[in-house]
Amino acid sequence: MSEPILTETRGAVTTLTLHRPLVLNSFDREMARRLQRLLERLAGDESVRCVRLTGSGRGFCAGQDLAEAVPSDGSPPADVGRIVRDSYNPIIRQLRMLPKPVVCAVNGVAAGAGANIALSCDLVIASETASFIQAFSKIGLIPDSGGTFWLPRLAGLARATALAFLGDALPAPRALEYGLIHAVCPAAELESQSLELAERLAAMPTRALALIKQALNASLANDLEAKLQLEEKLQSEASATEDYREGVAAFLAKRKPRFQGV
Ligand code: T3D
Repeated sequence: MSEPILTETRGAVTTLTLHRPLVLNSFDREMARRLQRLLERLAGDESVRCVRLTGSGRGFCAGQDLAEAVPSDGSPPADVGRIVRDSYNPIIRQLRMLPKPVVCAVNGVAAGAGANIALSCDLVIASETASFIQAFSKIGLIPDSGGTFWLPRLAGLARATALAFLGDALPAPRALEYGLIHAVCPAAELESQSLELAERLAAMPTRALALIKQALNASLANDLEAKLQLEEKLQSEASATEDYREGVAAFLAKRKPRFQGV
């Protein structure tokens, strides 16, 4: 069996490539398990300071492998709630809790859980030929993998409802206009631009970025008072890092900082 996720580390950036190109990198149980294990390992590896997620071939990810989900022998389909609990929810939690930035390079169609895994990454850069499809309603399901959380928050309720009800493809340039993603670039530049972005993030104060991520995660549910208190606490943690001392020292010495991620 070939490896469903390829890994490559270059400097402080690890790239994870979803690799089942014949089925547009849709997830079977093994691929989901493998991604969970890789994210768990990367969370604890201090030498990795940014993770980049992309797909092999012409697609980014077409969500759940539907051939696996619905048996061809006519027996009843699996309880999809369980698949979501075991495969996708852990991945979304891991992406949001990872104490380092995740850049998603969307190289082609991102459908179903594939779209919402992309939206759960910190910075999404997409090829101008990519598209995002909330494909769920077309097969009688609801958006999962955080879709009903991200869509109204990022795009507003009217657009979220249309995307989730109609399941139409949203081309990457419109996803950018909707505020769903960070950037769009020509297909031929996706690899270099997303790597450049990941390398830039990897050279930044990693612990501060992790604390920013924690604060932004909480902001999606907190009121102002709760936010002020959390910022106070996280700022204490940020100011105890070596990178904070280095950042201030470099500023005062009028030189470029050399952040170590500690
Ligand atoms: O059990 C559960 O369902 C759990 C729920 C989990 C959350 C979900 O993700 S539910 C949503 C599941 N995904 C979809 O419904 C998307 C299904 N795919 C599509 O609608 C289309 O493939 C795309 C719009 C994404 C792309 O269309 P197109 O025309 O560019 O490509 P294609 O020809 O449809 O696909 C290429 C091949 O990939 C094709 O195989 P073939 O004919 O060359 O042998 C196709 O069957 C295969 N493929 C694409 N998506 C999936 C898939 N095979 C299995 N599962 C897929 N999701």
